Amino acid sequence: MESRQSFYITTPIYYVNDVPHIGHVYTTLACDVLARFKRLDGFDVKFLTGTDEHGQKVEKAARATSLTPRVFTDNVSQNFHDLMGLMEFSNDDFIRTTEPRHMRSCQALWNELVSRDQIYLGYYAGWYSVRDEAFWNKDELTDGPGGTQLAPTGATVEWIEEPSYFFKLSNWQEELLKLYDHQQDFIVPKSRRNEVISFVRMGLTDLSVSRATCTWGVPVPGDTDHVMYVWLDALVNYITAVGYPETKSQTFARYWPANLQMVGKDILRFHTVYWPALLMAAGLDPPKRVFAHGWWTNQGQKISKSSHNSVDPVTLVKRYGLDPVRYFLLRDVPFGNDGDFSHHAMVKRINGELANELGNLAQRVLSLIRRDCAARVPEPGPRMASDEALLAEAYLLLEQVRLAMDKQAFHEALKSIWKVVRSSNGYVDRQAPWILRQTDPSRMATVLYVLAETLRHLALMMAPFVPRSAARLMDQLAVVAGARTFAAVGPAGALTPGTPLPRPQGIFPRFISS
Ligand code: ME8
Repeated sequence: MESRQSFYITTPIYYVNDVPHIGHVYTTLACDVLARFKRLDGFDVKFLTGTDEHGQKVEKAARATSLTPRVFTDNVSQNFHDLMGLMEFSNDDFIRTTEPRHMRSCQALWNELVSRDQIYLGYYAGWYSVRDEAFWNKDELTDGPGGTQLAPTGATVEWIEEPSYFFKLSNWQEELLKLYDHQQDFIVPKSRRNEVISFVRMGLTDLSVSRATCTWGVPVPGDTDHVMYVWLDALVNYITAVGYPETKSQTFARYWPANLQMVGKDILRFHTVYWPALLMAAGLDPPKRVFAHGWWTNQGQKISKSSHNSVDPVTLVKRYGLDPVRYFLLRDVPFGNDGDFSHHAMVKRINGELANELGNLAQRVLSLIRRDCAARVPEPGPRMASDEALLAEAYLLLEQVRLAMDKQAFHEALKSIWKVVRSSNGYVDRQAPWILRQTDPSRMATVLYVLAETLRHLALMMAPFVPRSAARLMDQLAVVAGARTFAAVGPAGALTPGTPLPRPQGIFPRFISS
């Protein structure tokens, strides 16, 4: 019997109509960092991502090539899958909505909703945007060029009329408002919560959940004229991956409801209105939290496939290196806000913070240890107040980072870590171990030991953000594999004096533009 607490975290599943861009990387990165943090903190983590492969948008993209939707989705899904490797994402599962396990799960949920009288056959006449795969009300539209009508997202809409199954969403208004009230952190950040509450208070209409004019989807059980609306199909992925419809299984009981569903603010309504209503209607619990983060923009415009302003993650990683990109994306913009992408800002963070502050600190300390302590963890003598102060900062860091991570404030977590980086640099300058070498070698050993211990904590705290560099730093401090978790924070995992250390190597090189 697993005694660790579980933590289930999900990303949206991405449309396979085109290659992935930096926006997709951003959401998955945020989840990866949280998943890694929770694992190091002793949780039993399940981290899910994947691809959303049905619907008109994907069908249309496939048609534009000479490939069948099946072959087309296999190819594009593979791009997303490959990206997981490039970014070193630590997902435990990668779901594709074209998999049999998912088709089965969708149909089971549909049958459950039918048996609970939550679905009826009607007729849909209204506006639909293929790009958003969303239905829009007339009052949400604006005039576009050439007499077109535009959704708030800027996508053109078309008028559709067809028989459709409807989900009785209108019955769930009160329950949803109760949910937002009882689970105050169900929607984070607060501004998004307020937005959703106002939307639901205005009243809900029933939701069209099948399409009769699209064939690329999960067939509606018992009615071959319809496939399920792609958003219903997509949302169900989160429960498919934990074994739905086997709700009595150990896996389902262990991981559902999800602890955190991370999304971009563009898909807030689907995740905080339709999704919890569908779950409650099927007798299932809603997730514990949905966090809707902001957008990366390029010169003020949302980065997206359709805007042709993509920032390609593969090119970025080639140019700057993986860990610097991971660090920059979560450091530069307070998580939740929008941020404008800039190479200038990226270089400034890499050179100013990673290379000059953390990289330099590690290089200085490790080189001094190599030269002046025979390349072994130094033997510390009695500690002075300044030593205790720095160590206390390092030991307390986990508590601060944990608080920040529990509210998905990555930038705050990194700021706390950086406070200790700066304190350490100040400490080295004040203690001047290169002078102590002549005047007081035993004091020098204590200073370098305190610095090595602080670096160990910095490496542990940075591990979720920059796993490869943090591992290299721990290698250089000869931290054994079993001590690379948060259980080793504090004196319990202290470095053993006398342990031989390998030759120091730079961890964060400066970026020099060619
Ligand atoms: O909406 N900045 O898929 P999608 C930040 N299949 N994040 C961004 C971004 C940007 N400029 N652009 C995209 C779908 N994202 C559905 C989801 S879930 C059951 C179904 C990220 O390929 C962000 O997480 O359009 C956004 O919500 C998601 O990609 C949309 O990806």
